[in-house]
Amino acid sequence: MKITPYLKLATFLCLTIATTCLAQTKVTKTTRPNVVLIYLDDLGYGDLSCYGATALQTPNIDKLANGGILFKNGYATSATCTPSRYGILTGVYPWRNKDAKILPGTAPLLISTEQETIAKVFQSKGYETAVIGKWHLGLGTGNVNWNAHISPGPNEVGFDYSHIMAATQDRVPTVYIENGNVVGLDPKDPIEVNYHKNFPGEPTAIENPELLKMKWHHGHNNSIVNGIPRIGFMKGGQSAKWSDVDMADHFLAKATTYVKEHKNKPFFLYYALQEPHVPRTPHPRFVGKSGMGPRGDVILEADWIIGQFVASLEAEGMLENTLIVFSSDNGPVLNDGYEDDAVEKLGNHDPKGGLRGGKYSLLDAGAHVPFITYWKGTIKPKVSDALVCQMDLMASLATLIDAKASPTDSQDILPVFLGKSDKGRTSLILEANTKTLLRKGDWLMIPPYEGPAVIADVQIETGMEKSYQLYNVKKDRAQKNNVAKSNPKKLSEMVKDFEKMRGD
Ligand code: NG6
Ligand code: CA
Repeated sequence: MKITPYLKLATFLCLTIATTCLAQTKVTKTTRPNVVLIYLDDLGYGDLSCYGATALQTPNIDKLANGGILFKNGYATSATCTPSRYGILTGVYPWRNKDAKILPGTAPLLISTEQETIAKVFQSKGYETAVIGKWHLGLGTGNVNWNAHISPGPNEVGFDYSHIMAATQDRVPTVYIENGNVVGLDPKDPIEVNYHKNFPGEPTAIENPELLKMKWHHGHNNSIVNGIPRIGFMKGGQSAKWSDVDMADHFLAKATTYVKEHKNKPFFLYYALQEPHVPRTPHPRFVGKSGMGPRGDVILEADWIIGQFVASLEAEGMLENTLIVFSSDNGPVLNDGYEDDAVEKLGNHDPKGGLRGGKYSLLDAGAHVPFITYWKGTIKPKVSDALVCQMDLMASLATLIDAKASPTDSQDILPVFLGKSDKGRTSLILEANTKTLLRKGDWLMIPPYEGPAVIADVQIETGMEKSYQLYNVKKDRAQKNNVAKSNPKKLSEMVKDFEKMRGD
């Protein structure tokens, strides 16, 4: 065929149009992906089969890990819930906020409505934002009236939609709150909550043990809801009370509906599951499935739930346009206040995955958690040794969607989260019960602290010692050898960096 100038022009135009279209698809794909943050509660580094568990099989989470990036050095900011959630949502070290401690259900909102949040960053680029699940960052300004609109809350710090439990599954009020309103509340049966004293005539775990279906071990002996003793006293709200065994399904239904309704709008969804925090209340279809008692059963439940959630993204054709981040708010605990066989039926499962300590601890299992990023077709599967913190998601995801985040402690390490680099953070301050330590490179330094070596009730080492501790966690994952004395040079370097970073 003879190539005429017309044909040349036509070919040129076709090619140009095709390239532009391709480029546009790429831009749309890389700048407007949905982002889902799946956040578990008290799941340990060793609780998943992709992180080496053999006694528990978690195929659905494994699928994310095997098809995405499994981080071996992924951290929450803290060894407990509220501070970690503060860190992940604000990009600010929780130890900078003196109120960032485990909060009662009546605590005021911990995040200032003026503060930057990850949700606001997404909003700034036209994303719809939602939180479904556990909140535990306080609500209102103190003295919440649970029978009126509750504000400020998640909706005032960047979430367009919220469907939450106020605090934890073991704390009152045991009701769901949607966009600031208690769901299913009968105005004739108003809710009252008090963390100091009971309401006259209301049963408590101490006075009415005959009403209990689950026994408390420490704490958790105030009001009884669904036969489960809780922290705090609550009166009224009968029609609004949640069903514990249906909680996982309940949040899943909300999350999948949200996905379906946002098929054509980019969204950021913070999906905060309650498992495996206490009280562990698997739906009957998971009871006995792990052979490890309720703690194992609810981990299997969470895995199934996540499988269903991911399947719903796939069914809507959204999996390739959704970045999924999976992690946990703090390390594991067995007996966290109820007699639920977590210790007795553990067998040889190690929720810490060979690390030392656990929830509440300065030792590595406190904040060193499972951390996975998954984006079908965009992230190439791998295992990464990079040091990453949940707090870094804010700055990194801002870059992903071409937004500006105001400077915080959050570091932009997007290439690491997308698997294009292994250069994570160089250092990170970690926190447990308002006490802090430094991880830098392969080293962990814990300054001297006064306090018990072990929290007796939960049988977890605190990591508090009267003198400095220094560990090389690459060579010594289990923190068996404190080399502070034998390596004074490294110790002094770490102490200097720590003091500088803390601003002490
Ligand atoms: C503790 C509770 C524990 C758990 C924890 C919060 C007692 C004795 N213990 O005070 O059961 O609720 O708070 O866990 O009450 S977290 O994962 O939300 O930080
Ligand atoms: Ca937690």
